[in-house]
Amino acid sequence: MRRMSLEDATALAEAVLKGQGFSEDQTRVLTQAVIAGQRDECHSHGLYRLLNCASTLAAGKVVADATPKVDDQAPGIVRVDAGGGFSQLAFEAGLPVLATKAREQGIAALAINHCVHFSALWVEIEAITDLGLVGLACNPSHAWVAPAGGSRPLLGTNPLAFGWPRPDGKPPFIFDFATSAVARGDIELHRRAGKSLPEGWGIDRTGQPSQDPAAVLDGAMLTFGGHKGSALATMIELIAGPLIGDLTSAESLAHDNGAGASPYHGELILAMDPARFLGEHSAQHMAKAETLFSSIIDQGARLPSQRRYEARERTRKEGIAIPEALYQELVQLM
Ligand code: NDP
Ligand code: PYC
Repeated sequence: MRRMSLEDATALAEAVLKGQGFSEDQTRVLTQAVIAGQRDECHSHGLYRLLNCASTLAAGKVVADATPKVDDQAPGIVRVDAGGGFSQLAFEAGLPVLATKAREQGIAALAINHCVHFSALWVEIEAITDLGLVGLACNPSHAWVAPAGGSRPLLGTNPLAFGWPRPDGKPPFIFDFATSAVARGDIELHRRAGKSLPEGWGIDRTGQPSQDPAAVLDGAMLTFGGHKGSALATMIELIAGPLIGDLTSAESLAHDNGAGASPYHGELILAMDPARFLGEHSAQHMAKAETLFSSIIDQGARLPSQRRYEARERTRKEGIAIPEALYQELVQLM
């Protein structure tokens, strides 16, 4: 493993992205995203994703200097056209309008269109909870996942993330998961490390259960929770696809046309303002959330994101570690 400080990891990411030809703004937000992933030890969405940024650009499937366009579409809807760039800059452009609308209406939606997407959604959800708002985000990806009961890839790994702000400097309650049994990035990391997969993650080309990452990448991934994950993934195809006038995972994969690039589609983000919902009773009702969280922890369970927050504390002091082979690949891209 190669150890480095967060500052050195940031410099490495910037050098790779600039070296590949991304604009200053794109480099800034992409660096923030992969460093946040690495810092919180979400390895499938950390520095490793720079390889995808480079290969997606080399394949001509992302616009390196895209500038998002914000359209204040309706009292409760802001739309941002990412212009074929990665999603992060579009989210940054849309967030202030989304927050203002959520405070005015109680609830508002940000629809991002025409974006190339690879990020872990908790990064965006944390930006929303930092503003004291409740957030929900989802998006399609590429058609890599078989619907429950089926055997061929159709749905995306379609992540769903939710965040709830907490008082007194407590970190927000956030969960963020793929609706497949695991993110595809994790299967790729198993393949790179020569490790076999746990049961239940995927099937091979013939529809048979497989623990071989290469066979599953070539076959189909499975949903989490069987028909429940399958239904959630389908909902996400709908509300972050046709509802916002953008591509489904099957259409994103067709657009890819074998290039192996990051998915190209839209993203739907909702923000809700507890103060607008609850008025003067806000604090009283929000306190019930704290009781719920304490009751979960009192049983010996943990809140989602706790592992991430602990990793964040650790890596701030000790720095991060990535496989030497990945480090060498990244250096080649600078
Ligand atoms: P995980 O299964 O690793 O984690 C899912 C969530 O469950 C996390 O919030 C995690 O918190 C929480 N969690 C895990 N174990 C426990 C536990 N024992 N008790 C309570 N909570 C727990 O995530 P996935 O592999 O499904 O997804 C990984 C990432 O991939 C996500 O960030 C997602 O956004 C991203 N992704 C992005 C896609 C895209 O299109 N852009 C597509 C698919 C995935 P903690 O982190 O603290 O463990
Ligand atoms: O890990 O499934 C995944 C993924 C898809 C797009 C970005 N990450």
